[in-house]
Amino acid sequence: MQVIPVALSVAGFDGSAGAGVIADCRTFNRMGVYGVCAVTAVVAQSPGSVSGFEMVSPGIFEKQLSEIIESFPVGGAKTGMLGSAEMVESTAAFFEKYSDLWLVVDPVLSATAGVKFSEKSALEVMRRSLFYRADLMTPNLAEAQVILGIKISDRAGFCDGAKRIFDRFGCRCLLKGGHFNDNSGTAIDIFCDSDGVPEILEEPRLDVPDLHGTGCVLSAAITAGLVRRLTVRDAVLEGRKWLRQWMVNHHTWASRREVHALNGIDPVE
Ligand code: PXL
Repeated sequence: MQVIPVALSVAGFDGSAGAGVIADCRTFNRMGVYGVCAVTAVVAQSPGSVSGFEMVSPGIFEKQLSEIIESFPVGGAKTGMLGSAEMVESTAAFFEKYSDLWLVVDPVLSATAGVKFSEKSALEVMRRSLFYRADLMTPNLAEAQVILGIKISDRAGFCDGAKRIFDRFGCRCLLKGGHFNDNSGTAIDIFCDSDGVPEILEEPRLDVPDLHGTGCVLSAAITAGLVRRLTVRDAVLEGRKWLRQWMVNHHTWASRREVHALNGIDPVE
């Protein structure tokens, strides 16, 4: 029988399958890793719209984690939307206890559609008890600004961001530049490895409409690399390649009317 590595996603549930635990487990599975998850919150959303979310109760959240960790040889995990201070406390305590797991923290603060996912108090707990435990943090521009409490307005400031996170929290950082557009035609990410030296990773810019969950796919792809025993830097490089390919191949959906026409069904209005 084939043995495959296992990765865990601790994140929100997005029923439109663009982000959250569905996107994470799909990414793990496609990268040859068995994906399992613990859901923190249920989000009502479709591409481009979020109408609300509700947190999962702490009791059932902790039970999900216990079931998973007792039954699977989890090698590493990623966190995404955690939402409340209580959920962050509980997640941090779990990773404190299972300190041998690789941990990628994607500090999700809001949805691509703009809805705020995280209480202010949750960020305080992340700063205090989660970031320092991460092997890698993957903030985007907006998240890095909030986490550091600074405004980043030019390329020099952006290039400094990953190192600032490394200096403050002692964890490697991939600062994602998808939202940092200086009209150079390129998208830059900054990677700060454990030597504290920032590295600029630059690619031609890709703009794909109606896409959310790119941050989830990237952090999941990196986690998949880590449980497959890549170095953090190699996992980051492979994850970025994976995301780019995923964006290039991104599909769209036919309208209900087009599907009916394809199948010779008279649409019921
Ligand atoms: O992409 C951020 C994100 C993370 N997690 C969940 C989401 C979203 C964005 O919509 O729904 C569950």
